[in-house]
Amino acid sequence: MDLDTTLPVTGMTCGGCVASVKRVLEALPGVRHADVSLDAARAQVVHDPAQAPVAVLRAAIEAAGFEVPTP
Ligand code: 9UX
Repeated sequence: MDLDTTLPVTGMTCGGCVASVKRVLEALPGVRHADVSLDAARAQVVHDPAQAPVAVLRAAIEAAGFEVPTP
C-alpha cells in the first residue's frame, strides 16, 4: 500500500534545487512519484513505506543538502 506523504523542505532557492530534490527522491526504491514545490517549501511523495520509509525520504533530502524541519 502506497502512502502520500508531505514533508517540509527548506533550503531550496531555485528551480535547480527543486529538480535536485525531485531527482533524489524519485531515485529511491519504493518512491513512485515526487512533486516538489519551491513556493510551498515542501515535497509530496507517493511511496511504499516498506521500501522507502519516511526516515529514508528525509535522509535523502538532507544528503542532497536541504533540510527537513521537524514539524
Ligand atoms: Mo542553483 Mo538551487 O546552484 O541550489 S540549484 S541555487
